[in-house]
Formats: sequence, structure tokens, C-alpha cells
Amino acid sequence: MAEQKYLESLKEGIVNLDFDTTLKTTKEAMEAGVDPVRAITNGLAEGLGIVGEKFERREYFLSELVVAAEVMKEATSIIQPYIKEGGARAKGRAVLATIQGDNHDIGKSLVATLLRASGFDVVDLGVDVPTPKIVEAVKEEKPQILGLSALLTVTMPEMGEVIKGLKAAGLREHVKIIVGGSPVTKEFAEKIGADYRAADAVDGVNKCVEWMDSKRV
Ligand code: B1M
Repeated sequence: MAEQKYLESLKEGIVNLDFDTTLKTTKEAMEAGVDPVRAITNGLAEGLGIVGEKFERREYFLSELVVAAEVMKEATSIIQPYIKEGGARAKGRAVLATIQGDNHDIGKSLVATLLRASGFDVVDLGVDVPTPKIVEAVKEEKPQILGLSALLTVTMPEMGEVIKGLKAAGLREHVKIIVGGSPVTKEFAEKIGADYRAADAVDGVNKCVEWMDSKRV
């Protein structure tokens, strides 16, 4: 089967909330050499996007959203071992968190996986992380990069509170801040004083690698 067919099938599996087909296709796709990151972002995640649209149109309800996320997580765990480590040398340390009030973790976990595959030491604080805990982690872990994720328009502003907290603690200048999540725009990132808004996980990881490489020259 051609790669595009696998990607379509993964997307459909998620939209149809079909555990068996999605997991079977995921295994087959990996064995057939489909790019693991594309399988997640152009296959499974696109399906999840469609599930989100159906939820908005009230064709799907919260229970379906939960099931789709579970199928996605299972399939992602099959794919993860296929994401090869690219960088031999340690690139740096990153602290990641989904912002307070927000429980969405699939995008952030993907960023964590790709950063680790690129040679980063990642401290993943999880979801719904209180702002003081994020500030404390930056103080303790001394990362070069702080990555924040928000999927809800109501939780996005808390990213600005984290930046204010870092400034108040005298830590802002010591860390690059990257923000992501579907509602987070470039304009919003600039407004709150973040260094970069990642369009997707690959874009975000590329920026982190670029920052670390520019420190070495
Ligand atoms: Co939620 N949810 N959800 N949900 N959910 C959205 C976000 C929503 C857009 C659906 C919709 O209505 N269309 C909507 C938000 C509307 C808004 O605020 N504008 C919504 C809602 C309303 C809710 C609840 C309020 C529903 C309710 O209870 N009534 C509730 C809130 C719970 C809470 O957080 N407090 C809720 C709950 C849930 C579930 C628990 C059921 C589940 C999450 C499970 C989990 O994560 N463990 C869920 C899901 C699955 C979704 C959708 C369908 C899919 C999200 C996802 O994982 N996508 C979502 C619809 C959508 O986003 N279109 C939706 C795949 C993932 C790979 O993409 O996370 O965007 P994403 O990450 C991308 C980029 O954004 C980027 O890289 C990734 C791709 O490469 N990225 C970063 C993300 N973070 C990054 C950080 C970076 C760099 C890049 O650097 C640090």
C-alpha cells in the first residue's frame, strides 16, 4: 500500500473510533516503512481534528472525543519506537507543560517525543500544571527551553501569566520560550512575550534545535 493510503486509513480509523483497524493499520504502516512522524501528524492527528469538528457540530459528544484520544494514544505508542534518534550529541534541556486548566496532552507529548529523538533531555511536567510549578521547574531544572501547550482559548492567557512569573523571579532572560497548540497564534505569542509560536511539533522541534545550534557557534 502506498504511504498516502496508509495515512488516509489511519485518519479514517480515528474518525470512525475504530480501535482494531487503526492499531492494525498502524503496525502495518510501520512495518511498510511509512514515516512515523507523518503517520502521527498527517494521519492520526488529522483524524482527531475531524473528530473535533464533529464535536463542534454536535455529531460527536464528549465520550467520542475521549475514545478517539484513546485510539490515538494507543496507536502513537506503537509508532514511538520507530521515531529514530537523529542527534548523537546532547542538544540541551527542555521543560514542557500543558498550561493550568488544560488537560490536552497529545500534542505536547508528541513534542516531547520528537525533542528526545533529537537529543534533548526533556522534563515533562504533564497537564494542568499550575503556573508557580512551571516557574519553580525553570528555577530548579535550569532548561535552555520552556515549551508551553494550550488547546483551549480560555487557558491560553495563562501562558502570559507564566512569562510574568518568570520575569518576577528574574528567570525570563535565562530561557527561550516556545508556545504551541491549535488556538495559539503568532500574534498572541508576540503579545505575551514568548520567543516563538510553533505551527506544529516538527516546526517547534526544528526551532529548538536551531536555538541550541546557534549557541554552539
Ligand atoms: Co478537547 N477540545 N476538550 N478534548 N479536543 C478541543 C481542543 C476543541 C478545539 C474541540 C472542538 O470543539 N472543536 C475544543 C476547544 C475549543 C476552544 O477552546 N476554542 C475542546 C473542548 C471544548 C474540550 C472540553 C472543554 C470539552 C468538554 O468537556 N465539554 C474539554 C476540556 C478539558 C480540559 O482540558 N480542561 C476537552 C477534553 C478533551 C479530551 C479529554 C476528551 C481529549 C484530550 C485527551 C488528551 O489530550 N489526553 C480532547 C481532544 C482529543 C480534543 C481534540 C479533538 C484533539 C486534540 C488533539 O490531541 N489533537 C481537539 C480538536 C482540535 O484540536 N482540532 C479538542 C492532536 C494533537 C497532535 O494536536 O494538540 O493541536 P495538537 O498539537 C499540535 C499543534 O497544536 C502543535 O503540535 C501538534 C502537531 O504537531 N502543538 C505544539 C501543540 N502543543 C505544542 C507545544 C509546542 C509546540 C507545538 O511547544 C511546546
